[in-house]
Amino acid sequence: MTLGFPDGFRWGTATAAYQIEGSTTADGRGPSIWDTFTVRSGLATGDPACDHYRRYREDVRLLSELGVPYYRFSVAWSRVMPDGRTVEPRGLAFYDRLVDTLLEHGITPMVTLYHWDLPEALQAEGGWPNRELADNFADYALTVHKALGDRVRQWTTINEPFCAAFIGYGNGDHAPGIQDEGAALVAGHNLLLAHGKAAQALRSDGGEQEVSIVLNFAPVLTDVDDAAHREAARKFDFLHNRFFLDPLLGRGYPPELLADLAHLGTLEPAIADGDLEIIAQPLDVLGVNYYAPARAMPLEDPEADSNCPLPGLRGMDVQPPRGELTSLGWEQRPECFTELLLWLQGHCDGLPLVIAENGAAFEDEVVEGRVHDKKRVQYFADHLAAVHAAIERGADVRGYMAWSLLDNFEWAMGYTQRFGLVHVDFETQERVLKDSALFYADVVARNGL
Ligand code: IFM
Repeated sequence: MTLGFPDGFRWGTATAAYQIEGSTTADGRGPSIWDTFTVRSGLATGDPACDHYRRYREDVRLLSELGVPYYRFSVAWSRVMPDGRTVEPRGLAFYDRLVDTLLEHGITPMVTLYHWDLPEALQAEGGWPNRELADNFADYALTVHKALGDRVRQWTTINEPFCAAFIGYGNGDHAPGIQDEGAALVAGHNLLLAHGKAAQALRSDGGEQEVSIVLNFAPVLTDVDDAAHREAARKFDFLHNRFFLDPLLGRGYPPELLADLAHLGTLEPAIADGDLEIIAQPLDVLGVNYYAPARAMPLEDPEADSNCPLPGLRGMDVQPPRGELTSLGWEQRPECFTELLLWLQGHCDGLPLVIAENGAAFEDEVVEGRVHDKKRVQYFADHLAAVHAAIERGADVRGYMAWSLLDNFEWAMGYTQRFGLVHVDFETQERVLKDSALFYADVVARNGL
């Protein structure tokens, strides 16, 4: 049986600058918060990652061999503006060459302007809790658009503001490694403001672009159906899934969410007159990242230590995942993906959706030049079937970007987690197509499963 996808469905793969480029000091690039955070914390760094800055032609050739027609990549702000403000033409020229090379191979480029790698110079001015960064970001967006807007139609402002704000400034597991829950909420608001101003800047520059933002969602499950668990799930859901979404849709922050966070005393004072109008710029599509659900539960002692990583949510915890897990310990629940897409379809009043990331890390081995990554093939098959089921039931999903083209730098986990369709030997930089790459190429060629 073939599960066919709609005509014109956009099939792609996705990457992010800091995770693949390497060459972190080449051609005048300035340091980003990930350069400084990894060194300060004694973690693996983004150098050389996949050495993509120097090997991009080879990587585009791989894409073209796979026949995958869309490629989502991010631009490193600190390459284009090493101090966050002043243009470095050599950095911009790299993305110019990349776009031309993609187009020469018939691959449509999709640009993400911010995938977590803030110029360190702007962190020195306070980072995302400083609302002035929203204007810096809009200037940067306009600069990149002026350089690439004649060839790039699909623009994403920010990838996963949830992680940039709450993991970067809340629990501090990500750069810049700050643990300040109140500041994390303000960072989240300022990232939304930056999105809104950047969307205005992109549209002010003419041309016909599709503007989006990419959010990561975690459907919330509970093991027990009682009032306390339902309340824990509601709180988790509002902070994880609606903090960013509802203001983007023009509804402001949900009152329940503001009440849940009121004790921190930072979010409401950070919302200036007019901010919510700027944030609610029309979206052409919403980028959806889905990997796994979360399991919420109440804590009997609201002051007890919790594994819940979200700022401001005392009195609740997350339970260990169940069933089949990926190597990152993430639960595999394709059915939650279908439900999520159907929920989004209703909640966003029919806004078209594009899956901007979906994929899984497993331990892979190269054997006689092949990688038989059966588990990843199964993960993709199950999750693509889940997307198909959502489309059948009325969700307007326009595309799917597999995460990721290459094994790469998985943030605080360094090089221990492999998400690629293509295996990368980080010593030799040799690329080997995994079975999942061949599987995905076949799905793309058939426009179906
Ligand atoms: O690698 C990340 C990516 O940068 C953002 N979304 C989740 C992926 C897997 O953790």
